[in-house]
Amino acid sequence: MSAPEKFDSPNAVMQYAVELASRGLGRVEPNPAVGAVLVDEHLNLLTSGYHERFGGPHAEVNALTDFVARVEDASFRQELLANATLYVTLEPCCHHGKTPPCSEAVIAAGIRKVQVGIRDPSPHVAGGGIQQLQNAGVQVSTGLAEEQIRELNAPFLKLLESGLPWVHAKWAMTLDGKIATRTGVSKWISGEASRQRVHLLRGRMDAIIVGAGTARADDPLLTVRVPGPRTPVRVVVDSGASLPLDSQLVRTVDEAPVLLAVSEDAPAERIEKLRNAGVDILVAGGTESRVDLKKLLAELGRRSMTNVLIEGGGELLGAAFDGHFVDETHVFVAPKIAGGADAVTPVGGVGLELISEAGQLRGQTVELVGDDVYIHGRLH
Ligand code: AOF
Ligand code: ZN
Repeated sequence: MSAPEKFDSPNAVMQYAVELASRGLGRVEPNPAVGAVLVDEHLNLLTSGYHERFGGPHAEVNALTDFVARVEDASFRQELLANATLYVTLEPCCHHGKTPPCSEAVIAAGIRKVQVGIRDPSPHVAGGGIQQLQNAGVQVSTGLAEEQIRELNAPFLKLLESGLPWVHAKWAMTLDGKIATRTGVSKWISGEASRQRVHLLRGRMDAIIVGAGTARADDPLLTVRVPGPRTPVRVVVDSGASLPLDSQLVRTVDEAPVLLAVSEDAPAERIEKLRNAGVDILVAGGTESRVDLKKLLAELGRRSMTNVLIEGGGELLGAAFDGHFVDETHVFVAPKIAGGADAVTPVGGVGLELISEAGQLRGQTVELVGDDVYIHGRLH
């Protein structure tokens, strides 16, 4: 979308701020994606900005910096600012973090009206930004495009509210719902274009998680071959610490970190060897010598991971769905039929008793990627 010069309605201004905010996704986490648009009283665009990367200037500050650069005449600039309204998707911050408070920057700029999309629930803000603006006599209204803003920042909001990362699940299956043939062969079910897509997805993630069976059977690299904004940690759920020392994952620990989630019963000498090879070990024990997925996710959340991707196999995805941990799914369906009553399906685990218990995908999109059908949607 190229920058519009004028907007039809206040809602259209906020929609544009949301669009700008979305450009920061993948780069700003664990911060929220935020957009800011400054308009005059006729809704003409004066300037705009968004939070571009973690640690960098916030949306409001980027918008104001751009405005100062473009309107050199200071008195004209002050006049424009005094009659302008700042639309910002998130309540301006009021704390000194990696950057100074936006509330102070807005007040100092002489802006008199602010339209806020949603409140910032972060404990260091939580209404304080709006309060500061109001104390300085700035007129603040809230609540435009709230649903889109919450949708855009669902992973940020989830991490803040629950301490758990937003969990994406991805699999590629045949038309008859198999992720491998009866002999376990899975290369390749989806086509080249779909696999490229997966790399784009991986490049936005903080972690990629697979089960030990998949790690052994596929010997995957789990690195990002299409350079993205992030380098995800490669996580293996491996209760017995069975990951071979000569696996591709272990051999490439210098390219991207490898975290092994093990149970309390994992043999100490295996753990020691893997640790010496550079693998990070997390003991996240559950019942029956299994890894407790919730404990693992909580630890990833504690490390400020906002988006994680579970790539299989069927057992791990089954546990993830059984535990209701999955928030978003990415499914590639290839026009091939593998057959075989015992060939593995994507989601194992205990499963449901009734179809009526199944969560339905929201905001579902269906796209043809090469010869495959890519179905994407959210569960929460
Ligand atoms: C805003 N505008 O564009 C963003 C905000 O460490 P810092 O200084 O980057 O602050 C991060 C916090 O600021 C983050 O947790 C969230 O509460 C808020 N994000 N606030 O006014 C922005 N990205
Ligand atoms: Zn700020």
